[in-house]
Amino acid sequence: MFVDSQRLHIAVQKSGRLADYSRGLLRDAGLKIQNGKNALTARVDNFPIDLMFVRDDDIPTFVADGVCEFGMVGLNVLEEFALDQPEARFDVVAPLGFGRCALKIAAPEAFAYPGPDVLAGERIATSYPRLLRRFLDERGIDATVVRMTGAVELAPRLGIARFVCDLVSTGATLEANGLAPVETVMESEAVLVRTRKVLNPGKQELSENLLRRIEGVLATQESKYIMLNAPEAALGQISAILPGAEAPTIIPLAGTPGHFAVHAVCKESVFWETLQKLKAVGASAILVMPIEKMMM
Ligand code: PRT
Ligand code: ZN
Repeated sequence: MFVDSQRLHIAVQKSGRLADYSRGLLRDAGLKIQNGKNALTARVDNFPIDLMFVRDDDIPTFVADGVCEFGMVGLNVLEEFALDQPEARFDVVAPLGFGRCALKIAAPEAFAYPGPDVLAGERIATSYPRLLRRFLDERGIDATVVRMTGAVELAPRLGIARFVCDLVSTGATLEANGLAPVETVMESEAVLVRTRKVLNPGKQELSENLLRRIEGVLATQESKYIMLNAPEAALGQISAILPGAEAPTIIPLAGTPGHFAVHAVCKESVFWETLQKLKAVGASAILVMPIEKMMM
């Protein structure tokens, strides 16, 4: 693959569960991505950045080798790759909040599972042999890991293995195959990963700019802007209740001495319970608003 040394390259999944979220996040970060769903690459109009559309399994290699400076990939795929590498050649920069799932060992529903020791001497089918092997080794369990590239949940029915170890999100696939989860090997979500290869100064500056923007998008997803009115006596309690707020702005209300408007950015979820607590200590006219952009 020809790679232009002056441009930054981001590897994202071409199609699949992470593809739309990955592109969406980059768009939210202000990257104007040229269209063309079937292309292998897309140029970004407003930055010297190219996107590379690849299979998720190839993303760790591309980033480790420095072919792509950044990638967005499931932590499960990344760690499975890393366990086969003599040294880390990439860093996980940020969890991205999508593609959440867990790698779980599952047993036939009718099996009364007493604990992991029962796996000794058994066969377990998986597409994540290294992660499963690490889990078993950490517990001193000697089991046979049977590697499959897909349709792992069919293994017990086909007589290939008694147990499976596969990704689970809703659990519907396991259930449809008469299986039930018994152990969690790892929790996973999509992560932003960056090569350890040293970048030239231009690319380094661009990559820092890109990171700040992505962090800004991730921060705004949870954050809310809160405005409320309150008597002076309640200000201390209100500041303590506001979730993840730093130094709220407090402004006197014209015409009502002793009353103030409080404005704050809350960096954690704001629930109805939070609003009820604020009201209970004296707040009124409480407004919660989404934040469109944020740069700290
Ligand atoms: O073509 P390419 O190789 O790029 O894609 P792929 O088919 O290998 O991957 P894809 O798109 O299926 O998944 C990409 C990533 O999404 C995974 O590596 C995980 O990080 C994440 N992810 C999140 C999942 C799931 N949830 C998930 N449920 N990946 C797979 N599944 C499968 C699972 O293997 C099982 O077959 O969905 C089924 C279980 O789902 P539930 O909802 O029935 O529990
Ligand atoms: Zn894949």
